[in-house]
Amino acid sequence: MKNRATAGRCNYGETHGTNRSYNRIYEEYSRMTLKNDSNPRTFPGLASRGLAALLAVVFAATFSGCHSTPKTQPATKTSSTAQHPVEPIKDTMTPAQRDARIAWWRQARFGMFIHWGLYAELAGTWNGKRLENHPGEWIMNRDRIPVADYKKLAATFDPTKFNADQWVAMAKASGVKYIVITAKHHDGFAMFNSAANKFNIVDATPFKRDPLKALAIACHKQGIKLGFYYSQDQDWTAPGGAALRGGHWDKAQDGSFAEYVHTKVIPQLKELLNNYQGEDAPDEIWFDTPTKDMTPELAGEIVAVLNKHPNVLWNNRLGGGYQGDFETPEQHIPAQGYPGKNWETCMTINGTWGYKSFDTDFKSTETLLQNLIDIASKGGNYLLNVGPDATGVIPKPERDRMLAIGKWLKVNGDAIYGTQPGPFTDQHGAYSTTKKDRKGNPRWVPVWDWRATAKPGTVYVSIFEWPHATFTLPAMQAKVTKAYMLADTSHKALKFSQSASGITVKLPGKAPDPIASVLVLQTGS
Ligand code: FHN
Repeated sequence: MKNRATAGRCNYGETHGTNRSYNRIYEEYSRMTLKNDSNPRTFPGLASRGLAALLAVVFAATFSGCHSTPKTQPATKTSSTAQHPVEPIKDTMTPAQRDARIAWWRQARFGMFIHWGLYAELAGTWNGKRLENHPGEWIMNRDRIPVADYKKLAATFDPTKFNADQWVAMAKASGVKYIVITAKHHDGFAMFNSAANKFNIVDATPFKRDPLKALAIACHKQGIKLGFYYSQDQDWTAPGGAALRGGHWDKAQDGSFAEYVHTKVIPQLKELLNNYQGEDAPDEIWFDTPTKDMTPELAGEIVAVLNKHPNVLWNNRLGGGYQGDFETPEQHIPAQGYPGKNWETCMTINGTWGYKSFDTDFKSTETLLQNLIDIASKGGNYLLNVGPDATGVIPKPERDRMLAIGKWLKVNGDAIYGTQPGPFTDQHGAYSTTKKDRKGNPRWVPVWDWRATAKPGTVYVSIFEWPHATFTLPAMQAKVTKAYMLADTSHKALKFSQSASGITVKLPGKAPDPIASVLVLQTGS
């Protein structure tokens, strides 16, 4: 039995070090929509190492802020209790219409997140000091950079090596079916042409081009769906925009949140939703970090705008009690998925979303690929992040890992795309009878031997630990009619036996793939 705590980084709640406290922030958002989530999603390993208390202190310190009472707090309202002044379009649809609307996303299973903005220019260093323990895109907030100083970065932002066709070709070769890029992150800088606010890449930089337009064209050409991330709540350069982790630090940030929503958020969302229609974009809007400032009424005004684009999906982070189309666990994989829900784990390849020149702590291809397979086996999507630098280049270690996943998917994609969880319930692990998590609940102990996905008439078993002889699976109801390795293009039948206690397959002596070899079981039904 493989223990990934020793084989690589475990991503069941135990996330990359630099993002631990950010994960705690995200948990606050998760509670808005996932009231009954009993999955042990936080730091099981750390608790056992006696660090839970320390993290609690770090969390309390970062949340309470060192300068003033935070202006904003994470929202706590749940969707079931929230008033919905404007009904999302999907709630007016029949189940069949709703399924059709999100079908492409459910089929996709693998997407590429891109965090790219002015912060890439700082690459994690401000005034000669490295930003440790925080992701690069948070540098303005963590270093309390004055608004005027931060805005000056635009004057030298000139990503001359940006090539949308190359980015999308790389994404495609990596096997991703959709891209989500930061149109505006918490720093308030628009990476698109915006008439609504001049702090944007076309008006404020020597680059003068709209990379989102170029990406929309390239995605359209290459058959990749495109989503825009938009920080609707936090905005550290617009008066009135929210600032988590200590509130505002510059008078230039003071103002009315409602006015900010009316003068910047809604006009820019309209731009994002309308200006790329020729390229059939966007396919989704990815909101982030809602606070209690986003009242049901303000969120409702945003929903009214979204409703004019009924096919555009949006996630569960708008705020105001809105549930959105899909859940967004961050930096971890829920132990048993969220059965019956659409969900997507977003995750960094190293420890940062936005580029940091000195973060070289990249997860292994093995970990990333097994994460993808694990997520698919639980019915979710994997949105894996890359952070291009200020010249417009996606760092090579990130490209290499993405492409390695793509190489595997080229052979084994049938086991991922368009699949549902497999028929076996006990493949992912079990709750410990002796160990507790930090809340005192039984700790989830994952097992990394194999994962199963399924399509009608076929079960795919991705084997991580090659048994070198016979391989035994638990019992399943459907009758297996043929077994073969997906990597074997001749589909040569493997010997197997099936009984009430399980299925035993005689595997080839050598694993077709060093990370995950897919056994296909065809079934009568
Ligand atoms: O604060 C952001 C963070 O910078 C990053 O964008 C992630 C991606 O999901 N979302 C927020 C934290 O939850």
